[in-house]
Amino acid sequence: SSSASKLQRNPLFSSLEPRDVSFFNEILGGEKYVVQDEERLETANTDWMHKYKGSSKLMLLPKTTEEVSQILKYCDSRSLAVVPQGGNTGLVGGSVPVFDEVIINVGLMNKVLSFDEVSGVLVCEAGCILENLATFLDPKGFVMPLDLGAKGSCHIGGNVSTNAGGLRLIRYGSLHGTVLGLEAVTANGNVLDMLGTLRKDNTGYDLKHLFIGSEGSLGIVTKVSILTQPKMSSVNLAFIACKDFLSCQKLLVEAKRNLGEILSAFEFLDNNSMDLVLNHLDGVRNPVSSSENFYILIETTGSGETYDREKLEAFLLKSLEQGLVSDGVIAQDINQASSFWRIREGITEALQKAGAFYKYDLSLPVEEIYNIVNDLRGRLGDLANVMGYGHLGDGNLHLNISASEYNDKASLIEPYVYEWTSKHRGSISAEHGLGVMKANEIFYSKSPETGLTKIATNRLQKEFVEWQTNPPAGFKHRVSDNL
Ligand code: FAD
Ligand code: 2HG
Ligand code: ZN
Repeated sequence: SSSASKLQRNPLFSSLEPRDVSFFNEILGGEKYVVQDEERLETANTDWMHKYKGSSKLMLLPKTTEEVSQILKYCDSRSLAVVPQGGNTGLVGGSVPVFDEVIINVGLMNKVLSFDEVSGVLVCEAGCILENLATFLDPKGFVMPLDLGAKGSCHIGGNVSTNAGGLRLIRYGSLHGTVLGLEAVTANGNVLDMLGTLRKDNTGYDLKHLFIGSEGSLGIVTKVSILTQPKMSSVNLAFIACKDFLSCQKLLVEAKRNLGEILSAFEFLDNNSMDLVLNHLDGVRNPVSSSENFYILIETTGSGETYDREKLEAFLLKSLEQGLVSDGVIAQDINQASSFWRIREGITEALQKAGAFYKYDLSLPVEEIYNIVNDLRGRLGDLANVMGYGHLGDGNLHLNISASEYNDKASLIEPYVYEWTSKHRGSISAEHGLGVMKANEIFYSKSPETGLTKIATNRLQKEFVEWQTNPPAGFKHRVSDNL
């Protein structure tokens, strides 16, 4: 990709040799865990979007923290670059090698280690697939505090490393709140035991937070302790049409005020996104009778079966009367609810099918969110289809620009999108991370004084070394020396 081609392979890194492979075979217990098969490497080298591609010759599949530690210690001593990989669902090119880094995938570390039915604290290995954790919790009457369209493939370790947001953040907050502890292995093989299970622990610095959202740049997450939530008996979902963005914004304010204690999702998509899904995904239809400019999904989750539903119905009715909403339906059963979610969650897949796309994930003040979509439409005219959707309740816009093929449109989009975002004090990554796509753009969202503009990609060793030799003021003594 164009971003990757701007990067230079660090000449300080050595290249893989047969003796390295022999060593890994020895410590990991055979070829099953030391993957050199071309087809499997092709998959592991290619990202979900088929936009980023590395040329790694080796993928390692450790089974224990000790093995992760041995791998990293060895790679450190041999100056072999590595890239941690989870479910490889990342959308910024962070999960695949840029060059020939050794891929370390903890997918075989997929055991639940403990679950406390009183506190709801789940401790598991980092390679557990998010959906499998949800399935494990369901009969016990608990849910994961996060949910995203990639749940069938993404790992909890990947979720932590990207600080994934998703559809429930409005209700349960970010992983900085729900992750109670971590175990991680740093580039030199040190195992950091930060695997607390306590809700409250104010004994000095809370180091685990550095790992949440660090995209593998500081180490490999091997275990996660996370606070799960009681499963509620009553979940309702409304699919709503709004004529303009101001109405969506007002509806959000009203929903927080009137449904606050049961509100569990507030998502939006525009008409262009709806059309894309209708055109590219099978069996999808618009739940409301006529097409509108905007659609909102409001989900409530609570314990009062009749009460919650009546509350949502009354809210919808009032919003219709006030003219905030032009149409709306409440799902009658689980199947209908999943068909509503399919529209919102299917946009990413539909984009993939539609051809070329440019993907941005912005945090902006809600009042500003749709202005950038309109500005870009003006800028691009008929050249491309600009779509806005996302987690409106959290101020997170997924801005996607779809075109029939990749060509010189990019120059009309970047740096415009980043400058626009920076000017409005937004973030150029609300939840997907920087990856390789935005590694060199971090300065749009972080000021130089913090020294944090260096920690940008997941080239574990490279960034680790850069951070150590050029640490943020004050950090050197406190943190990086200890790491
Ligand atoms: P990967 O993609 O494998 O890796 C992501 C990054 O984390 C890489 O930098 C990698 O090096 C690092 N990493 C992975 N595992 C580890 C580990 N154990 N230790 C250290 N570093 C590691 N994201 C959201 O935030 N919200 C959404 O709603 C959302 N929806 C999505 C929907 C679809 C259909 C798709 C395809 C993606 C979506 N994503 C979303 C993006 C992606 O799923 C998340 O970023 C997810 O958290 C990545 O997890 P993963 O296991 O696939 O990690
Ligand atoms: C979502 O919320 C994901 O659907 C993916 O974060 C967003 O594809 C995207 O841009
Ligand atoms: Zn999202």
